[in-house]
Amino acid sequence: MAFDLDMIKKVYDNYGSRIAAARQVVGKPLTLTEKILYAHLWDGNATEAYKRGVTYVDFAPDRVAMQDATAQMALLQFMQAGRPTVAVPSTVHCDHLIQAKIGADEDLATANTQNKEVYDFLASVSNKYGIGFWKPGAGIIHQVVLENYAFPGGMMIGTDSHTPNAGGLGMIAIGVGGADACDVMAGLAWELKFPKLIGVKLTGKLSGWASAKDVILKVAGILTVKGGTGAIVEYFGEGARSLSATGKGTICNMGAEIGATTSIFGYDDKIATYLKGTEREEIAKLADRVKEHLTGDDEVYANPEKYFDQLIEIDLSALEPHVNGPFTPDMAWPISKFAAAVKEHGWPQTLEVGLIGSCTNSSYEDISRAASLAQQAVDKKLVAKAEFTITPGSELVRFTVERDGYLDTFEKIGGVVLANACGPCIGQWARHSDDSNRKNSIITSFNRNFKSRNDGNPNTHAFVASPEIVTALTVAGDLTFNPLTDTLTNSNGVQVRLDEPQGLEMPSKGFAVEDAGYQAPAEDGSKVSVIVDPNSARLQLLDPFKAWEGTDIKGLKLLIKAKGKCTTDHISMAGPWLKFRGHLDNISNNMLIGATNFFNDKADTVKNQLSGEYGAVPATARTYKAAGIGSIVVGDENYGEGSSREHAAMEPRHLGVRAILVKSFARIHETNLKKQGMLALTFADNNDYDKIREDDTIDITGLNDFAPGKPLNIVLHHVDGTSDTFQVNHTYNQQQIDWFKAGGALNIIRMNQKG
Ligand code: MIC
Ligand code: SF4
Repeated sequence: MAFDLDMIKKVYDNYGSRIAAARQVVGKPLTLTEKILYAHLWDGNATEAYKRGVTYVDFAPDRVAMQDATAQMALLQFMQAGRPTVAVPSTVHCDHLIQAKIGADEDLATANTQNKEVYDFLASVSNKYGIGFWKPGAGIIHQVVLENYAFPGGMMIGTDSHTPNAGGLGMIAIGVGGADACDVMAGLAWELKFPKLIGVKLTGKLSGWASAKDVILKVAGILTVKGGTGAIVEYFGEGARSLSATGKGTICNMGAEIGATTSIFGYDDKIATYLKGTEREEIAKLADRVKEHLTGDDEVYANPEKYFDQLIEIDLSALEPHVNGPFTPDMAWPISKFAAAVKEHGWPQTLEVGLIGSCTNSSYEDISRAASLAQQAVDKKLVAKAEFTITPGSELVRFTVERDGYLDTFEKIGGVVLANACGPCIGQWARHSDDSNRKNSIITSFNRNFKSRNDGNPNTHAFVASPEIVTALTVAGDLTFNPLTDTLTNSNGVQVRLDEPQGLEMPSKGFAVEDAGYQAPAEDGSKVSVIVDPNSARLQLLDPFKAWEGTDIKGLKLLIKAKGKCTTDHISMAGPWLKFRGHLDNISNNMLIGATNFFNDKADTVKNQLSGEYGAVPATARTYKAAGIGSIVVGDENYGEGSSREHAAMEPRHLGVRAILVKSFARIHETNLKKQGMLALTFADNNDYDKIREDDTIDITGLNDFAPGKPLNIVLHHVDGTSDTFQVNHTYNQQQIDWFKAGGALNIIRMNQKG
């Protein structure tokens, strides 16, 4: 049995007393989010947590989950913590490194050969330190966690931004960088700024073409990619109770796209049904006993405006299917308005590829509903016009939907079933295209659609929708097709309409699987050795970063002033670079190559102030580093949006960048920077962004009095001899300042271990 019933029992045993203690201090009804957070305070003491919005609070998560692309760095760090085993139940999932090219079996075999060194490393580290290992092909981290580990009222951190998927089973699940995971596995507290609370009241019930995905597509449109920053989104109401557990998971998963810390649903019958269906009836029974703690108080839901910082209401009965994009997941279009938008903006109308599945949308319900459309296409003699791929989220789902005939149905309309892995979602896609300069459109049931993400091609316009809408549009091969109102011409020349999709929340014959792909760790790992070849191109043991020099930092060169959207995909691209995730020096060659230089509107072309020539960002940073000169990166709003990959923070650190100065940060990235001993600064006045010139030499002053809440100063020395000085803000608390001074959080763990 993979899940840990004793641990869950312990969590529930403490629930009553911890929540009662919290209630006494708060003196008001509690939301579900507050209950779970208070039940997981590190020292069990509630008082600290009430200074909401101002205080960082220490928590004790119940679990850690890591995916292969981020686990390498997390575990390279953990290996330095000096512990014999992990302090909390942890798992590693091999999902990101499998490239989609031909189909599941061939692609998996290729991945096993190409990534052997990395898989062997992850398997042996897991074996040694007591970490559960999910082999390549077992599935995508979030789906596997939902099926095996998520439990109502629990708290988990995961080294992937879509960790919140487990919120669908009522767990507070938060995406973090590897250094945070390393702390928790090392038995330390995990720190988080106590979040704001956004309530989403769902009324009515979904029908017809609308699905759970449309809830989050709509919420993304309302809140935008920044709107959830620093907040936990709590869904409630009769509409929430009517959604399947996996549908809830979809909503929480894509909540990462609004920058939310996480999203959550309360425990209900749908969650209990899913737990039973995935052989975890014992958990449902335990949860039933503490039911009142696994949902918000009645008073809260009766008067939500009094208890949430922000409230949104959505009537599921009136919800239209949405299509979001291109290039950003918050550009939300109800399907009835989408065709006009496509024409007005001149987006390529022909749909070239439709992709369903991924960690966001590959439940039994999703697959069965999409398959009902594929079957109609066959029955009504429609030929799918676009290419079609299906990525199952786990072997459990894949095996079951194959047994039930759905994969065959997809194949009948030309569908290609890919490995149970991230594949095209993260640019692990050898897309067959005749001309990569042609503007083209694709549509996916994934969650992110940043430029170049899926196929590395900036000309690809990627849109996001439910699996049902993706399937219908794939059949039509046309983005302007509205399946709710339009007809298609079949091979007999007859106009036909697709009926509403039909599906099942859970398989009527139950789930089945032959080999789920799990490998338990050794009882005693002390004799297991972990080998890293010093000549490896893919793995590199970490050298500690240098401590702060104890003075103001002067004479920094501007490396790049990034303009507009600068997500983690722009800072540390995935796709072909994923293979270097365990090798800091090699992966640093992708640093900021996707960011647009403010001064020339080009990507990866910045002025080298030493030579006066224009060159690639990583190479330019390396020249400054070799000359012993530090540098600084300037950015726009929501800098670091997207992934949890700490490489986006470690690469600049490694290449001599001392500070990242931006208008605003995305949460995970800001923490990652702090953890690695970088300065993460924001303009006190956003207009100061305009003062930064291409040839500037920059000082950061005030560091000797670096203190929580106290601004620092920036001095710009322009080449014409003039200068500008302005204040910059930061959100460092005392502990984080100590990380900065020590040169990174890991240096402190290492020091404590020696001391
Ligand atoms: C993503 O969806 O962007 C990823 C790839 O899963 C990332 C993790 C990574 O970069 O390895 C995420 O979401 O955190
Ligand atoms: Fe993998 Fe895509 Fe999910 Fe990230 S969002 S975990 S890349 S499937």
